[in-house]
Amino acid sequence: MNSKKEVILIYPGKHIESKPQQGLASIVHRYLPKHPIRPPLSLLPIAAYLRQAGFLPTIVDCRVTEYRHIDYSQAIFVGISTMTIGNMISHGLAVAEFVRQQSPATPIVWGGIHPTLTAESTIQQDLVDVVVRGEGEETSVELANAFLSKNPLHSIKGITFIEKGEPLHTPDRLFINMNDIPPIPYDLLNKSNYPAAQENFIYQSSRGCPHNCIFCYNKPYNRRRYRTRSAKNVLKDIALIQKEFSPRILQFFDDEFFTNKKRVIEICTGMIEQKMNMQWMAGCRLDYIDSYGDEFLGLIARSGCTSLGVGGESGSERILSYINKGVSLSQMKGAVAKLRKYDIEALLSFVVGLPGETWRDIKKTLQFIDKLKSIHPKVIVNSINVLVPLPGAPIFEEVQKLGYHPPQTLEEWAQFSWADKNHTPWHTPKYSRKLETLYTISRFLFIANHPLLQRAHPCIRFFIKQLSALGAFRMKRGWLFFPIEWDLFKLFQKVVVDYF
Ligand code: B12
Ligand code: SF4
Repeated sequence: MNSKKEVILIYPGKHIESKPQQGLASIVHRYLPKHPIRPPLSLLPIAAYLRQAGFLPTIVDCRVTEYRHIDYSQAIFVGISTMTIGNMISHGLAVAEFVRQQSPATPIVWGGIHPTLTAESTIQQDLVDVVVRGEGEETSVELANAFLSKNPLHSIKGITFIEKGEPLHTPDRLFINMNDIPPIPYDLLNKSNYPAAQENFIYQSSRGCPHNCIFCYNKPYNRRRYRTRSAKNVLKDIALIQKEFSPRILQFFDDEFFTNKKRVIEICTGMIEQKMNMQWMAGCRLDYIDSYGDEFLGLIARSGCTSLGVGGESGSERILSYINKGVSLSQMKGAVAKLRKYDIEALLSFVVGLPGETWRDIKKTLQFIDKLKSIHPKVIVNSINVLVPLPGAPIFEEVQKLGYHPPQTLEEWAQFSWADKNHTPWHTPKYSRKLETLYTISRFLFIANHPLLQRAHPCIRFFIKQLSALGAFRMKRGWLFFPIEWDLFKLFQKVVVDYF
């Protein structure tokens, strides 16, 4: 056997230091606070498995490390993680190209949500040697062993590669038992690169969700199977995070943290008994919250829960039923009232632009947001998103019959823009433009109140305050025509190079 041991795992993304060097953008950048870069969550458990199997994993987080300074020639393979949007694919391709030039013999393996859900097309790209579908922990170890001993890949479950010019998909792999994940090797990260981790730290305690909303990736990706780490292990993980990073807030980045209520009770009780003294936030469905009694809500509040991210989605019953949310307007109002009682913030997101939706539905949503805010002053709208159909979501197939033409190749997905393009061709351009304005205003209002911006230069804060007041007024009235100030803002935002 070969003595190579290293596996290099790449988290693509624009380097924080790649700020504009000249012009207006460079001046504005000087007065904006630094990006809150979060640790590369998708790669840490893979690194834990590799290390446990005797390999030497290295994590290259391109947002904080210069990938061109790394020697890839000694790696057993280079793994690249990517979601569908947010520039990860284009940056991933740039890294892969660099690796291929520097070390043509090093295999390049792609994993993550996007390669999993588009394995057939992703594998066609020359810079992709293997696609890992689904969870990457066990597969990465088996791949490292196979590459090292030059064994064929056919017996490795959950991968796609090219054989005789055609994609070959090996059978799906069973989900791992999350309790088998070894302690997360945070020592692989240079902590000074993640100063925001002391404020807010992200952590995943479960995977999957049993529900089936039509815009969500969960059904094909997690096959509606909910898997958890036990409360005992979660408490151990939190203790490790406290030791390593001492965050003020712990953010559970699960698909659905609350699906197993008994586990949540055990976690919260443990946090209180062990005097963890830390705020925490998570995602929860509004129908779940509405069904909870005082004892449970009191417990989560006492254990430090200060904010819950919830999908409000729409203020129109018709749309709620179309998207298969399984939550009613009265449940949402009931939930928000309960959160008020326990002083827990409700961080809501909505979605607009669905097929069959009319402006009447949007108005209902805007009025409903006002109603929720009148029930609970800590109702915060995270965003009113315009639907962007992504691979895997049940709606993805349906909207293609309505004129939606998604990218077909990895290179095309690399060019796919989240906000700049109209992704709702079933609506008129005028309607879609109003949706875009609605999204921009909602995001702006959210960011304007973000604590991070309180640290920006006073001139920037003044500008934000004026635009916020105008945006709030427009949104309240539903006046989304002639959004000249928002067009100017978007232009400005482009200059500042997608800071937000
Ligand atoms: C954490 C998270 C973020 C964080 C990422 C922080 C970080 N540094 O990790 C932040 C807040 C930045 C974020 C932003 C966005 N996110 Co996000 N996010 C998530 C979330 C909640 C968890 C993802 C995660 O890390 N899970 C834990 C890991 C362990 O699981 P995993 O990613 O599935 O990885 C496993 C496998 O995929 C595989 N794998 C992954 N990478 C690799 C690499 C190799 C080499 C191998 C072998 C295997 C492999 O193995 C891993 C372990 O089993 C998911 C929802 C969810 N619960 O999964 C949404 C989710 C991934 N995000 C999503 C979206 C849309 C976004 C944004 C575009 C939102 C926006 N409008 O801006 C941005 C884009 C970010 C960007 N990079 O540009 C969508 C992605 C949809 C899609 N088809 O890609 C999701 C699924 C939410 C949803 N329900 O729609 N997000
Ligand atoms: S949107 Fe939320 S509730 Fe719906 S399927 Fe996805 S994770 Fe589950």
